[in-house]
Amino acid sequence: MSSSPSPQTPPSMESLILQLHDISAVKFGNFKLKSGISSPIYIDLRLIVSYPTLLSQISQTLISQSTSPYDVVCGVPYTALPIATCISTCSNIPMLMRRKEVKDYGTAKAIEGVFKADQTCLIVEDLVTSGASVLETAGPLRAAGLKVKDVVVMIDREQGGRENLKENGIELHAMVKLSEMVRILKLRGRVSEEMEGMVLKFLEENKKVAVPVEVKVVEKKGRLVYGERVKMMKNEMGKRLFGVMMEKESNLCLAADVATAAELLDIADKVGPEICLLKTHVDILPDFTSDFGTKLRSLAEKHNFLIFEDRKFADIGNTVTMQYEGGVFRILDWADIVNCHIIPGPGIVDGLKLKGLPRGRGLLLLAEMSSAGNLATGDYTAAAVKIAEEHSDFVIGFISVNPASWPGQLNPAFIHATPGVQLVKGGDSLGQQYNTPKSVIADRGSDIIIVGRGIIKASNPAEAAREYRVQGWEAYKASCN
Ligand code: S5P
Repeated sequence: MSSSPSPQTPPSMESLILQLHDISAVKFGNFKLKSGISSPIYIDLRLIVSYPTLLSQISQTLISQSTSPYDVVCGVPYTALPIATCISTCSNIPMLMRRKEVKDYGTAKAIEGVFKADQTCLIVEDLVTSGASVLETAGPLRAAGLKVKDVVVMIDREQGGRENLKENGIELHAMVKLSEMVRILKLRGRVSEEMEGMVLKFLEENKKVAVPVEVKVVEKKGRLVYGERVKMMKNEMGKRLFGVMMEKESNLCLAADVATAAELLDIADKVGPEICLLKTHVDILPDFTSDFGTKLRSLAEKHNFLIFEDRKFADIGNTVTMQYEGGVFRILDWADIVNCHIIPGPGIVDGLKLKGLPRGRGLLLLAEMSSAGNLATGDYTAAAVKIAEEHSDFVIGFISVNPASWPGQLNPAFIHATPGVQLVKGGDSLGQQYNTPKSVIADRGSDIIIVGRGIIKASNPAEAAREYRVQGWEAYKASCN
């Protein structure tokens, strides 16, 4: 490497670019990019960790960009982590780390480090193409209450990142644009005029790289309203559920875990006006008869709610087709929505879809659970998200507990329904854990509160349901502002 200025003096841009070329962090030729397209230029900034002086010079140049004031810095994993560390130590500003592989989303350990909600975090990145990686880091930071306004980046590939980030409230400050970098390398005789022309043509032809919908950031305090999200939902039953929620101004699901079918029908009639969804465990009803479904459906029509049988299917695809359609309960005939564990793999969704989709039904995947010590965390939750994306014609969303803490951005098409809700935080003697409607909807980013004993054990279940509905809906409205 050429002799460099002292680490305290920011070197010239030209010198940094020539050094990046010297170490082959910038290469010219014909390269296949991750997206599948062929590019005449390839940039690999991971190499800079082997050149500490250059790393430190780049970090100083990034700090000198004029951004809004910030309290903490966070690098986009992994290439930008050493750059963020240098920025932090040089400027004595604390750093945070976003975990890429979160161990347990429920405990919100997506972010490592000490911070206070409402502090401002500067994001540090090495290279921006569409801006998707920056958004993947901004999401969990914002979910944790931090403000994210600016990102500093070494190289802007000028392929739509600036615009995509702006749409999400983040300003891009680039050390250098790719076209400028190539122009400097040509002026210094490092690349031919022909190669410069090829790179500029490539940039012109690939100006706009879209950000996948699942990584678009919705600001924590301004999430999308149901009226927008219903347009993104593919499944008809999911659309209906959004519709009922909006018509009735209710995001309350009653978990009707009562002792008999007769009691269930009675409470459904009383609480019906307040709820968007009624959840059953049909196998706990000793007086179940084959007309139960018809009776419940007529109450659902009367009060405009949907029926969710909380069957928690968990077997292989072939077996669940029979459990869904047959047996004594014939769930497929009367339940609008069912749910399943994903422990058997995606075949369980294929099996349920085979029967449910032609009947216009929808499915919720258990991505997290409310009970203490449950194993539906981390990679398991991430696997549920992947399966949902692959079956978004049938899957309408998730049983989840803290979706705001999931890494990456939530796909707004999916509905989150959360059990373990009471008016005060607490638990029962068998591991159930309760949060309040406000914390579930506004802080944890869920859509529907599932309430059982909080309503059915109340002296006046209809009144209690009204209270839950109002609290849940107020929290939803507040989180949209
Ligand atoms: O993780 C879960 C998933 C579900 S669907 N935890 C839960 O508690 N549930 C269900 O929600 C549970 O089977 C019950 O029907 C309801 C919670 O009832 P509550 O009386 O504790 O409010």
